[in-house]
Amino acid sequence: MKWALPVLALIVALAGPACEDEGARGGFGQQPPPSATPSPAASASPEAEIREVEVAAIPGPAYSPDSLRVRAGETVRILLRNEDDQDHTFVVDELPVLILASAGQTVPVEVAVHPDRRGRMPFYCQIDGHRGQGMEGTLLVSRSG
Ligand SMILES: [Cu+2]
Repeated sequence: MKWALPVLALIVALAGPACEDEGARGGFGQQPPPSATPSPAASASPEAEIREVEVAAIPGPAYSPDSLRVRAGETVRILLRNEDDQDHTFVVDELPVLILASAGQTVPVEVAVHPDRRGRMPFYCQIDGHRGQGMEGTLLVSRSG
């Protein structure tokens, strides 16, 4: 009968705390529910919002504006809005990113800017001759945060 004692102890252990718990919760109706405040998951997190940066390709050809700002470490959505009557691209070799927008199109591309990237990076159109005609600009990558 060596097993009798452990089994008995187990039954007591299960039954004892349960009874005390019930007694302690006697007045639970007076307390506000702990979930009254909105949980963090319910509100939009900043990470979910991707910042948009728009640049237009305009007759000339050229970019408007010809400088854009992004932060190191952020993911940004670059929108190339082609307001010209011919195809244009938006290229940044260092990111890297290449966007092609046909005449009249707006093309969004999400780019993750590497946290170590800083400084000035040229952007340009790689379609024949456009860069030489002035279709270029500067991407300014600032310190994160
Ligand atoms: Cu172009």
